[in-house]
Amino acid sequence: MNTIPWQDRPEGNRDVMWRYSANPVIDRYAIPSSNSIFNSAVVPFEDGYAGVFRCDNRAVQMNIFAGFSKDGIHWDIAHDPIIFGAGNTDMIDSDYKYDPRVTFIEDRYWITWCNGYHGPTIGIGYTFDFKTFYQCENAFLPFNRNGVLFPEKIDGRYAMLSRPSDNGHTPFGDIYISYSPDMKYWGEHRCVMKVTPFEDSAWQCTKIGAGPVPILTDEGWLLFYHGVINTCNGFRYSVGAALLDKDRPDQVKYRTRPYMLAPAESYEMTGDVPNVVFPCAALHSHEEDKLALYYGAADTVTGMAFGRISEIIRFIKENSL
Ligand code: BMA
Repeated sequence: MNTIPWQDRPEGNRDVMWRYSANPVIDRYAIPSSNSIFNSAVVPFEDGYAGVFRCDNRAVQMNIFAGFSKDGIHWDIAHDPIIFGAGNTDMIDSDYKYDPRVTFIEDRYWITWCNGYHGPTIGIGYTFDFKTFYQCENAFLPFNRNGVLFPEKIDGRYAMLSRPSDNGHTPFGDIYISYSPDMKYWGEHRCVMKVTPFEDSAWQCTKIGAGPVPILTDEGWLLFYHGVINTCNGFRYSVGAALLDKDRPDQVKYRTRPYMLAPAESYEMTGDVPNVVFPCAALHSHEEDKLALYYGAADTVTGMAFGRISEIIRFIKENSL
């Protein structure tokens, strides 16, 4: 039985979420080829955890790598990138892969990532064991990023959040949802959440994108997302959260006006891309009322933060836009 990685809230800390005291948990040079390891995804697996990690190499080529951990904190990451075989298609072209998310649905672990196919779009693959991997059709036309699956079918169909974008550093971006009967054909695209007016909540006024796989709670789907403000010195990425309707996840019930985590520690403010906290995964236990969030810090290393699910939900409702 795996226990959620956890550390109690430090004395005197009044934030809804707090950082792991030994952050960053994954160093930029954790595998021989890496320049940086960040924006990565983890799931419970067997008696521990497995993950898919974004490791950029020293030619700064973006790719994803499998990893395993007993405790969710200390990771053994493969030295070679994941090789995909053909899944529901032979068209598995990929110029690059980055920002993976992972979730278990029914009988297998599904992976989504930003796939290079004439520019960024959403790649989909699956594995049963984190050793053999299969790649499926891209979900969308280029350009798109932050494709995040729901962990169960909704009304009998797979559901995925995404963020249509451009081929560059995208100065805009809202979150949409799409549905598929088979993980191949996606449609019924609906807008879920847009950026906020600057005067309402400035940290999320430029672009937003889904973070970890949503978590089902009594109050609906708990969705952490990143929000971006364009400052005079470039983009600054923070973390907020929303509650989406359980049966109609295009309906936002609550959404935080204040951020829940923003770049403040040195490893978040300094790195290859300064001032970025970018969440891609969360482990949770409803029984223990615990949640562990994994996030990329400054596009260089990987950090963790913790929170109580009940307190996070209360915070979202009490501080909603
Ligand atoms: C986005 C993606 C992320 C990255 C972020 C900040 O467009 O490339 O992987 O963390 O920018 O650089």
